[in-house]
Amino acid sequence: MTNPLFDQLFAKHNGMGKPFLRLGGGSVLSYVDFLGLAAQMAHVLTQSSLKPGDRLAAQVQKSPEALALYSACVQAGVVFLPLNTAYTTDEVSYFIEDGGARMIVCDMKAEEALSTISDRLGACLETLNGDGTGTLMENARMMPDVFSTVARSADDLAALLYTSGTTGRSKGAMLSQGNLLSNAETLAKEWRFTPDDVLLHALPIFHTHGLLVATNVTLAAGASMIFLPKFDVDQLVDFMQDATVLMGVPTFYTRLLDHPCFDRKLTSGMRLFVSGSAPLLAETHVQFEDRTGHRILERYGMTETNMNTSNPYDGERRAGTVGLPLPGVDVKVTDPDTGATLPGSDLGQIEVRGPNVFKGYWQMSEKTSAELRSDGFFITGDHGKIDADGYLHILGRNKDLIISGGYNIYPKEIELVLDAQPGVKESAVIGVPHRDLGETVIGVIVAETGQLPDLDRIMEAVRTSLARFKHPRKLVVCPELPRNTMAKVQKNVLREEFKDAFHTDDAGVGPRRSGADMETLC
Ligand code: MCA
Ligand code: AMP
Repeated sequence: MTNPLFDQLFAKHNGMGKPFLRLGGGSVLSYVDFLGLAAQMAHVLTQSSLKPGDRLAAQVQKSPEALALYSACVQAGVVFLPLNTAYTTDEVSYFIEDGGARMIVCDMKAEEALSTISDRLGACLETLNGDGTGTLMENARMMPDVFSTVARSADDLAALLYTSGTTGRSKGAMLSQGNLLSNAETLAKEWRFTPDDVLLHALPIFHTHGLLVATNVTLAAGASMIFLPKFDVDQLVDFMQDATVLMGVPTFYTRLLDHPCFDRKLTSGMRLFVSGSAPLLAETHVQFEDRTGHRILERYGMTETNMNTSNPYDGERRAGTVGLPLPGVDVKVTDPDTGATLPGSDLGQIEVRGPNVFKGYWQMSEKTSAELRSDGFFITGDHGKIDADGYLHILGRNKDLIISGGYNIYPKEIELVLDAQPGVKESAVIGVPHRDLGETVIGVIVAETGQLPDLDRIMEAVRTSLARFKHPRKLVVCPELPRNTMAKVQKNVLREEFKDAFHTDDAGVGPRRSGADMETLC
């Protein structure tokens, strides 16, 4: 075997005229055509002097071409570094520079902004727009549609996925071919995927969930996908009767439940609904079963580990739990101070080990050794317990993290921007319950003595530096932040104080407003 990930996920479907991607407007891309397109792109990469192990950073809209770029990287042995399309130039520049990208692929609209960094790094810059146009495809079209796959081993890197850090600096999780392949094969088997499955794909493809779970599992099984550009509840309802599986974040399921046409009849051809990336409320689980007769299968993973646990396909899918360890994955709950495994169902920190667990953080050996033990266990930062039947319950986190609509937001990153604004003495950013997104962001600001911070200007600064989904939906000015005897800010006190800020019925439209609510509490 020369390139395990390419051979097992992609090459084995070559010569198959069967559909891989079903696209809007009724068009279909077969496996063979997809692989031809990817091969053409792989030629562009090698002719641009990219070598095995070089990084390619892509901030591109979801499209069949964007997915073919991932396949091209695997085939050419290039490490794929996908980036959220919502990231600002500031954010993207950090990832590109830290990851030392040798090629940047972006939408034409971002070309000028990113040319500064590509010039500085000596990286190639290609464009790829959401409709498949751009320089990458212009060059690819002139290339042969067969490419001689570059040899790689299971230990070689396939992807570098950035995940934010509690100190504010994002870390690149190094994922090997073996990490991705083992997880895709395990999940395809556990979730009983067959070549007849049709996955309704409405997730973004720049994160683990949409790319390394949904797409890789489909590929591992030789199944096909209805490939939607983004989540749109009406489209999901329109296509549901043509599909067999849906994977989504909890917001997908709460929005489906709000749709008047979503019922038992519409879902009668579906065999599986998978939820992850954020906690699924037990209440949603129950309502979903009442409405459709299906029990959602919840699973648990991380950027660093892909998937660790899953509720069983055949056994009991237990609401409020993330299920049992996947085959080959060890899960334990330990004492955060001593690292000792806790007995019974005691609450502690969750650690995981297995072929899915990453190789470490890109050029951050200290962070790697702090979180990845020498015996292979990774300290997840999540807290929970394992019940008497072996089901894992996630009950908290020892990392300061907000999960909004399945996107992770690290408060520190926002606090750094708020603290730097004129008139701001300090700030604390918290997540509060939100009906649609699970959690949403509130920024609490303390003014410098005698000053009144200009909240509009502060939001302008936030807009320039941070992706829209990270923006506080409410800014509040307080006289001081609550602190404990060690002078540490008590975010739990703030969370309690603001817990109902978005809990009214009309709060569901909160994230669609373009600004933040401004409020002064003095
Ligand atoms: C969009 N907006 C958001 C979010 N998404 N704000 C907060 N949180 C969000 N998640 C903002 C937009 O900037 C816009 O702002 C307004 O909300 C509406 O934008 P729109 O594009 O219409 O968004 P949407 O359709 O409402 O999107 C919500 C969504 C989407 C469908 C929940 O965020 C989504 O697809 N989430 C999936 C994320 C994901 O794949 N996570 C997996 C990470 P305005 O209009 O005001 O400018 S991988 C992972 O977590 C691990 C490994 C795992 O276990 O899977
Ligand atoms: P990330 O790796 O940044 O995408 O986020 C991983 C984190 O998302 C985990 O450490 C958990 O805190 C959270 N997470 C993922 N899946 C679930 C789930 N099913 N239930 C609760 N939290 C989850």
